[in-house]
Amino acid sequence: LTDCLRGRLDVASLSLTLAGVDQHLSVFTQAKRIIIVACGTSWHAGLIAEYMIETICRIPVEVEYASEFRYRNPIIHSGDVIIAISQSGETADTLVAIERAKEQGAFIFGVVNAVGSSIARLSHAGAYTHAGPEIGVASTKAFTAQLTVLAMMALKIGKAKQTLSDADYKHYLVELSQIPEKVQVILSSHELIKEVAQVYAEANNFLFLGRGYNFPVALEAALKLKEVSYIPCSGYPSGEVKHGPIALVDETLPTLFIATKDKYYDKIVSNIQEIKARKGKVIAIINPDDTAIRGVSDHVMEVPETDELLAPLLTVIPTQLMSYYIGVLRGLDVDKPRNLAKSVTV
Ligand code: F1P
Repeated sequence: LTDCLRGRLDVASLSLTLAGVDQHLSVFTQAKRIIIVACGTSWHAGLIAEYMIETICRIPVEVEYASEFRYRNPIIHSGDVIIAISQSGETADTLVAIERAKEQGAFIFGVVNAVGSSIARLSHAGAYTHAGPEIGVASTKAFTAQLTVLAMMALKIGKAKQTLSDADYKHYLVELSQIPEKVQVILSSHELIKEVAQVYAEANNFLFLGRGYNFPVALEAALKLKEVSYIPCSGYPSGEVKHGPIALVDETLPTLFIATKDKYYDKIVSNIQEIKARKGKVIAIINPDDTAIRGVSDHVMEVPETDELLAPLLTVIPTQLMSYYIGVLRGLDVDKPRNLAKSVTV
């Protein structure tokens, strides 16, 4: 997890990894359905990819936990495309899930970090995420690299299907090329994030909320804090909070909103007001020019603006850093959380 503090994204080398998409472009453009299978952090990257692919390529996407998919006898049609996402490339649940789907005629595309790993070998084609070795057990930079590769895949497929205009394609590439600089801006604000962590390091519970592309980031943020601090955490779409989780809110509960400017902004403002009305503590991840959410939150962490589709690449980083600092403040070894293994091969 200490990799969080280092540079993490090399867009130029990632574009080289997409040869497998180019070679099989017609498989993707003709796909009636894409099923994404993965576990843990990789599954969260898959949820974001679902939003990206459905928005840009207009192909229906389902996202499944490999640990369920492998046991539940799913219906697979030949011509289905399975995207298997895995940092280690050795996760047994993901491996068995794609073995089953392959037997039934699906085309398997691996998005994997470890070159030559079992999932890479079993796939018909794939894209490596080239994030380098993860030093800590909890995935951090692998998530960023997965999102980047998945975004570039969606852009390529959308362009080929003409569901994405050339102008929008170029726009997204320009936005993507600016991400590494913006990541550095966030990393350089780590002292401010540490101050927020100091306020909440003794929390007994934590809620993470986001809408749209930032909803899976809320899930990932909850998983990361849980993994490295052992604080019970939950993540939900902001709109779900009134359907149950709001019962948890009192003056001791911190709720972190991922609230960068997008089409849901006004809704998020009213979700924050609902939490404040119940005396909950609010931390918000916002864009620098935000005033409305800054005004109603107890603490804010800033990320530079980008397109909503790419926002997770930025919004996840303060959550990773906050988890890191909270884990360290609680005296834990954040690189080796108890009970977790880097690759779950059983
Ligand atoms: C999946 C995963 C990781 C998590 C932990 C256990 O791994 O759930 O996301 O951080 O290490 O395994 P992978 O298939 O992406 O290697």
